[in-house]
Order: sequence, then C-alpha cells, then structure tokens
Amino acid sequence: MLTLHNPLHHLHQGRHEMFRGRLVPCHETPQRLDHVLAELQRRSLGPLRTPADDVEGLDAGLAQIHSPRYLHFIEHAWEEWIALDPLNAAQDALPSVWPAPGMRFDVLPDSFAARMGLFSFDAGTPLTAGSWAAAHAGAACAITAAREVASQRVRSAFALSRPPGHHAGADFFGGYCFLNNAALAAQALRDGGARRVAVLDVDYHHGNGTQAIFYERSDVLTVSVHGDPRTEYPFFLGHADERGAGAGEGCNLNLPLPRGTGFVRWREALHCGLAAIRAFGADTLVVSLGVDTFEGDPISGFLLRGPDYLQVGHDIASAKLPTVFVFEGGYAVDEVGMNTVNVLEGFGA
Ligand code: SP5
Ligand code: ZN
Repeated sequence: MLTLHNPLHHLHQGRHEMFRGRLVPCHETPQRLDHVLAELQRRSLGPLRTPADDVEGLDAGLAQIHSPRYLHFIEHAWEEWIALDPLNAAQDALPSVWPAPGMRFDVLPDSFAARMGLFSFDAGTPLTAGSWAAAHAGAACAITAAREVASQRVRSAFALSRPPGHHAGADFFGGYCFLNNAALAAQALRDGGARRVAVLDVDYHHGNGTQAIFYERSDVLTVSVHGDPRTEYPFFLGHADERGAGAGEGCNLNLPLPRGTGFVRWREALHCGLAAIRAFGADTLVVSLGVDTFEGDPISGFLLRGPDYLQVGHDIASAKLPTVFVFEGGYAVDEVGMNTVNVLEGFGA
C-alpha cells in the first residue's frame, strides 16, 4: 500500500463549530491525521510519500469536479475575511445565512457573508487562514494516488489527507469538507484509463457531495453505507430511494442503517454494496474511508470495534479491484490510527 500524505494538513485547524446554537471545539483536528501517520509508520504497511509541490494538471483536475466560481471563492475567502476587519485574523469564518429553495443561486452577492452561505450548507465547517492551502495539497494527494493506481505502478494507494472531502459538492463546502478528494480521485482514474469506477463510501455520514457530483453519470457508481439521514447528519440526502438520474439512473446506491447498528448488520450492508459494485462491472474502486463507524466515536452512532476493521479491509479486497483509499471521518482521536490502519492491513496490499 502506497500512502500519499498531506504535509500541509495542519494549516487547516478550525477552532469552533456550531452545535445546538453554541460554538463547540472542532472534532476534525490535526491530531487525527498525525495518529494515522504514526500508526502507518509503526506497522510499516508500505512507502509513505508526499505529493509533488507542483502536481501537473492539478488545477485542471479541480475544475473537472468543482465550479470555477466556487474554487475562486474558497481560494480567496480568507483574504476577503481579514479585509473586512483585520481583527478577523484571530477568528475563523463561519456562514450564518443561506439561500432557501426559490431564492437566487445564480447571482453572486457582493457581501462576503452572503457568499459564505451561498457556497456552503452548514455552520460546522470553519474556514481558516490555511484551509485552502491544506485542502489544495490534499487534492494533490488524492490525484497523485489515483494516477499511481491508474498507471498500474501500484495496485492500491491511500490518500491520507485532511480536511476530509465527501460532503463537499461541485460548489459548496460543509461537513468539515472543502474539496471532494474521492471525486477528484475517481475522475483522475477515469482520465487515466479506467472505464467504470465505483466509489464505496463507508464513513458514518452519507457522502452527499460525492453522490451529487456523479448523480447523472453512468461511468461512476456511487455506493454509501451510512447512518439513516432521517436522524443523522447530513439529513437532507442519503435515502434508499435515491438511485441516480438521467444517464446515471441506477448508478447510485444508498444503504442507510439505524443509529445503534453493530458490525454484523453493517457488514451485510457492505456486502450488498460490494455486490452492486460487481454487478456494475467496475474496473477500479475508490473507498471513502471514514472510521467514525467506531463504537467510541464522539459524534456518530454505529458500534464497530477495532478488530472489525481488519474484516472490513478483507471484505473490500474481495472485490479484487485496483483501489484508491481516501481518508474521511473518524473522531475518536486515540483510536483513529489503529482503526484506519486495520482496514488497510485487512485489505492486504
Ligand atoms: C467527514 C465527516 O465525517 N463529517 C461529519 C460532519 C458532521 N457534522 C455534524 C456533527 C454534529 C456534531 N455533534 C456534536 C455532538 C457533541 N456531543
Ligand atoms: Zn463522517
């Protein structure tokens, strides 16, 4: 397993997220990645590399997944934020006003606060001084990992980055995510010669951004096993009746499970997802690897245990596909390294 890790991840370090009307400390912290990297070093699963400083075609790759106006906004948002008031340098930027259905999404407001809302869907995703630099370097990890697999230089690779990506859509951030690393990897695999790519999302939360990005495409199957959105974040997408649209009809599969689900039932859903990937005829796999399904996760509700993740990796390997793993959630900081590396070790390559 080749790992591409993000050397700039610590530049994104949010202070607070909005929860029940209060600002609470961020769950998505730099220590998460540091623990995974330390565990990878300890268990020597394969080479650890960082992406090149100037990955060829990186910005073109971003523009294949995200809209020009969104990319421009995120890249320059911090400058705008401190231009409003130099004292803002000591604060994260969070949105607090959003367009509702029936309001205008096409007119770009002059107001920074209004554009923060236009390009986001929650107040849990602080934008900080280094968010763009960290997310941009993370995209380089995902695209490099995908190119290594597409070129068959390696059979599997792991993009170890934060901020995570699967909640970010073509033109919105949210759920701690800014750039959709799994979608960038899937697109890079297609561009590298893969004909039918499957994205398997095993994070606790539905991968709404990834689903939305590929919803009308027949060349990328999206499968997600997650907490039922009737009660779980991100609430407004991830139901079983979302099957894709247009050319992508039948190319999205959601497997929502109730809060409190344990490994036996979760694994049945995983097998259902793997069967769909086989039936689709995928030649390459992207795994959105969140380990917030862990019983000790502070913001989630499934009951997977440490050793279960070895089995998860083994089950994913049964697809027998070239595979790019992309790091997503997992907030039990002391166990996130062990659980994540268990999946990779169980996968066994
Ligand atoms: C990538 C990913 O896993 N994103 C998850 C985003 C979840 N955001 C909402 C979290 C709600 C926090 N609840 C705090 C409970 C404190 N006890
Ligand atoms: Zn999650």
